[in-house]
Amino acid sequence: MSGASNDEVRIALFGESAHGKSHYGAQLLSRIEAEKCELKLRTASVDLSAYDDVRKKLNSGLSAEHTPSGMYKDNLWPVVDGKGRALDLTWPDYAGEQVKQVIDGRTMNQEWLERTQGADGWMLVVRPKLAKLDEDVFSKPLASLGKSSASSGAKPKRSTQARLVELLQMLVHARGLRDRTALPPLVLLLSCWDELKLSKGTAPSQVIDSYMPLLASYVRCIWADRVLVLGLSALGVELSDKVPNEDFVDNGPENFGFVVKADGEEDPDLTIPLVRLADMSVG
Ligand SMILES: Nc1nc2c(ncn2[C@@H]2O[C@H](COP(=O)(O)OP(=O)(O)OP(=O)(O)O)[C@@H](O)[C@H]2O)c(=O)[nH]1
Ligand SMILES: [Mg+2]
Repeated sequence: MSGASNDEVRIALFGESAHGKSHYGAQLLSRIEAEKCELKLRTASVDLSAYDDVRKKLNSGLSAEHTPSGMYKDNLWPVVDGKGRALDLTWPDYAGEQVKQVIDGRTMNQEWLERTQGADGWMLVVRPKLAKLDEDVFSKPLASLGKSSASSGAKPKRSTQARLVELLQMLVHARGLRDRTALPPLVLLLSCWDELKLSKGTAPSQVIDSYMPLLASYVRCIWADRVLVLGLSALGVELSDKVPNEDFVDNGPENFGFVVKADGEEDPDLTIPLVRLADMSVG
């Protein structure tokens, strides 16, 4: 780990728009508050107002809105894990357009550079369903892609996985500008797992291999045993933004959602990705 004292874990969270960052943040906070997870708050005087808007919607059984563009906020959660280790988590929320700008513009402003360089662990949220629709050289022969873009006059689009590999390459480069030693550990979270309708026991590594093989081989090659691929269903079900889900209201949002561990087992503890990332970064 670089720089920070042993109980401070700054997480740099990356994910494009609509990949599920805010619903996960809101559900994480509800879990921590309800003490239905490994991480527990160390003090009562914590600002829990982050995700108020998302949590209000979820309490009414509705899906929340997209984060306003331009917004960036770091939330500070002082917690203790199951081994009694005190961790100060810094967990951000922001609009995914900011990551899109980094990828499309191939540049990082000073704030993003500092976050990338100063983080103890990186977390990348990817929604496989959005990636699966892409067509690129990994899913179609080059000749047929060339023909379709030539006939429509459009530039060939980069697939989601190609964009993500470019993003990771930029992050690795940014980190190397300051610190040439080990990269921070990486947790790759495959979000909205429930919408994939997979059979129980499917492992996250199988999903990334079939949906995003380029991304899978890149992260394994660069991070080796310092990358962990997990599945995430922050909500457990699909919610509408208009018709409330009464079951969700009656049982409470904190009782929905799960993480899919590396072996394919589901676990309702949504803090697992943070605990594992902290394990890998503080040892
Ligand atoms: N089915 C299902 N849908 C989900 C889940 N988590 C989030 N969603 C939906 O995915 C959409 C995007 O989620 P957000 O959390 O707003 O995504 P975001 O990454 O914060 O997007 P920006 O704020 O635009 O950066 C919303 O319509 C959510 O209802 C889940 O676990 N399951
Ligand atoms: Mg958001």
